Amino acid sequence: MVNRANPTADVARACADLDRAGYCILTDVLTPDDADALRTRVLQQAAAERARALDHGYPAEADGDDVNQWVYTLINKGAAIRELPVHPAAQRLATHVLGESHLLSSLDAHITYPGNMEMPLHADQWWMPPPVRPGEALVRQGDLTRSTVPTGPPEPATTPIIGPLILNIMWMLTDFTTDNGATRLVPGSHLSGVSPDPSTSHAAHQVEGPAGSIVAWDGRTWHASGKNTSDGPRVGLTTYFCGPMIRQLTNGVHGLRSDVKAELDDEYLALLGFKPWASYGMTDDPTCAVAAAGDDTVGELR
Ligand SMILES: O=C(O)CCC(=O)C(=O)O
Repeated sequence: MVNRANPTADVARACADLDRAGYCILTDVLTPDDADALRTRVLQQAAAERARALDHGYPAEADGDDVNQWVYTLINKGAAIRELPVHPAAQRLATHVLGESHLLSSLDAHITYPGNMEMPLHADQWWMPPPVRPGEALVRQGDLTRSTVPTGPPEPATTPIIGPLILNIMWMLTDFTTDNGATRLVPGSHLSGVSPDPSTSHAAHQVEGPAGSIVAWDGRTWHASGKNTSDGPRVGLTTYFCGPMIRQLTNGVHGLRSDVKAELDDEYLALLGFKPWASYGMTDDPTCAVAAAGDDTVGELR
């Protein structure tokens, strides 16, 4: 059994915990005032979306949970929120796990409310076909579904496994406690090469921390939100990163509002997927800083 990660304010120690335990807890990243302002913005947005029936629950992972709320595509929903993906701590962790080139895969809020359901444990990069030896039956990429992924125990694999393709960074905008549904993670499960069997229970570390902290996990680490038995919401905001050749969770190019795009520089647009990587993602020029939209490219000529 791998030891759990301990809270630290030292980014280098957090990176070491990501390698060893598959997750880290980084404290004192946001000031209390900044965490307050972000929480107020997220809760205001969440309430307004729910009041207009524009809200979303947890897809796939906790069918039937109509209590919790995920607020999607926060890139369009507040200037202060847009600072989080490029915060030096987030970029340091993302570069450590994914390398210099990486994309913002999504920017969402995960709000657990009292009376919710506990989410089942899962790994974020469940969709990665497992490596096989030559001649062994392989799983074709397009045939993978959540219910057909290989499952097993959280112990280190004895055969080669795939590296991390995702880094999920959850910003605690309220205190995270065992009572309010703090994220549960299984230490060391990132090295198992499998997903958890939903019919088996596993010991997990429910990560507590004060507002303004980060809990971040490798895409292979088993995790889930907890049950909220408190009397208030748990507000988490995720900056979810992926490798440059991976499909993003939120379509960063199509989903960006044009008024927000006008405020962002080329570097930020690259993080959202506008810049081709090794030609992938190009439209008319594989070497450009920002790929041209279809309407701005050459069409049928005669
Ligand atoms: O909200 C949480 O604590 C966990 C979220 C989660 O499981 C996910 O983002 O995949």
